[in-house]
Amino acid sequence: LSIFLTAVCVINSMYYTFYLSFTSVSLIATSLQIIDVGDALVQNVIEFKDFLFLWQPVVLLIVYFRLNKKGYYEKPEKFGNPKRKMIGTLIVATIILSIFASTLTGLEVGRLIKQWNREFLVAKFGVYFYQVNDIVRSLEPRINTLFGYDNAIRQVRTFYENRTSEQKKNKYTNIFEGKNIIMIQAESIQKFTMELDFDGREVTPNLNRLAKEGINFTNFYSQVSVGTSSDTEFTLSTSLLPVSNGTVAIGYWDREYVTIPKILKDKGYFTFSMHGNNGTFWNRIAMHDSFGYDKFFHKSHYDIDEVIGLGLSDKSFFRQSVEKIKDISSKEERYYATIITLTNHTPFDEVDKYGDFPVTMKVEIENEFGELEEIEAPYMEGTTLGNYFKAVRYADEAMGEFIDALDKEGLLENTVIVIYGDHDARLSRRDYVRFYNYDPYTDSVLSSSNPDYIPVDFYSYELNRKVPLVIWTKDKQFGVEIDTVMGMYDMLPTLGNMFGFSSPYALGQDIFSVEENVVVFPNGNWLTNKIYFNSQRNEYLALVDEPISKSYIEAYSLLSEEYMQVSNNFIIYDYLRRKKEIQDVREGAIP
Ligand code: GP9
Ligand code: MN
Repeated sequence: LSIFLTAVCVINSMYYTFYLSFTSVSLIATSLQIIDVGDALVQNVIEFKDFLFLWQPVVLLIVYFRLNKKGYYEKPEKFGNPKRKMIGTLIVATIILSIFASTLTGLEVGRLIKQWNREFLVAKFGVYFYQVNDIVRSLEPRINTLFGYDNAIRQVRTFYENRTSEQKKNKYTNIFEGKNIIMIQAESIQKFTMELDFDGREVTPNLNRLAKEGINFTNFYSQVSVGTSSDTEFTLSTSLLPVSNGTVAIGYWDREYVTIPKILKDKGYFTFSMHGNNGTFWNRIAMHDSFGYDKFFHKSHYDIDEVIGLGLSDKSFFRQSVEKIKDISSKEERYYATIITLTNHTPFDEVDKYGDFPVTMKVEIENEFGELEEIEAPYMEGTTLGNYFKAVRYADEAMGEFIDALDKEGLLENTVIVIYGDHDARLSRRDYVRFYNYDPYTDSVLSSSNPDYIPVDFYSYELNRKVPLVIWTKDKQFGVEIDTVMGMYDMLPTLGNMFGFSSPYALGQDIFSVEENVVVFPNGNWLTNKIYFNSQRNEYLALVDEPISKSYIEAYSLLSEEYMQVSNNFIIYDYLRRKKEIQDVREGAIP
């Protein structure tokens, strides 16, 4: 029992480092995915703190041997009546538990039932209680879909009935109607890399050029949970949030959703996706089919002639994809492509394959003759973050080559390119300390007591997780920057406005029409242009210099909760299919 409970602690401790959340039994199926990213786990996740929990079996053994020595196990009665001791323990435990239960507020009990505010639950109830609760919550909709079913469906229906679905027109409405769409899902690229250069060498020169010419969304966040890449694929396609227990890709891919590929298929588009990894990763073969893609090109459709990290290198992948797109373009009237890159994936350690990109810093120092001399300080060389910049640079180069190749083949004439990061690079906070606090003159990191020291706190880390989003066409120079906060779930309504489609179930907004937007994260935190609200700790960071009222916070907190509930119920209870079944019964299609 001790080994089992210690394992629960160690696994959760490691899991927290990676996801800032806690494990769930609903992830057992999902965890098979981790086998493929095993290296990344060992290198980035296992920390000293994870082993601290080993004190439990060690102490147990010491106690055992000491008691054994005293003859405890031969004559336990000598040490007091065992029965009375057990009853005494039970009574004390019950009293403590009752006192604890009586102090719980309605909000806390509510969180226990919903289970998404995991950090709060573990802090308040402890990891064992959390884990048992998780088992109950994960099994609930599966063992008995009737359990809570009526309420769930009613809640979703009422939410959508009360929503005004009328789309506002703006200057972007229908501007791209009928054009081809190439979506480039750029693995793990964070927005701040676009603003970065090393001695004048930009990390993402290609992306920067496209951003300058196109529409550059500078405050765009992915809303992933533990399903990372696959969560983005889901949220982008449906404008719903990832499910709070488990992943849609593994557990709920077969539910019915209104998705971008399905809508576009109805509008005469050929829809396809491409990825250089195994098709089974994140259950994509099944999931992309269920989302309505006509075809999914994966590892088996490519010649694996160059491998970096998890699979086919981005450069080779793009080269081969151009041929496939050319073929499709000659046969189909219009198409929607989702192209998922791979090379820029943690642990970013195949540095020699990324190409030459020094992440150094040049400074002038005075030599012994009193002359100024330029030196190149190593700065981020040899660090995980430094390697990440090299990988991003490679990914950017690959994208640049891809755009050029499409152009050469004449495939850009009637096509809109959308580039977005799928999620952040999942680097730890401490990886940034050197980046922000490097002293090139001494080749060392400033101490935290130095007045120039820049701390990497929770909020700066969270806000820095934003990812690029650029919409670009060859023929039109937009040169527009949009800094309204935007989430992955705003993609469907925003693209929908530009291409002339919509979904009645979208939770997000058309970013060109919205007055104030809110990005709800799957852990319950939310962000507007005014504040980042940390619902785990019930506190916030103000992003503007103006007073924030209590009612402002309450309103958005309520809305966030509603979004998460609607989304979860929609997914778990297969809302759309049920709705159709009920309609069919009413119309007599089903007796
Ligand atoms: C795997 C790739 C990575 O095929 O999409 O997935 P991630 O680990 O980022 O979720
Ligand atoms: Mn990813």
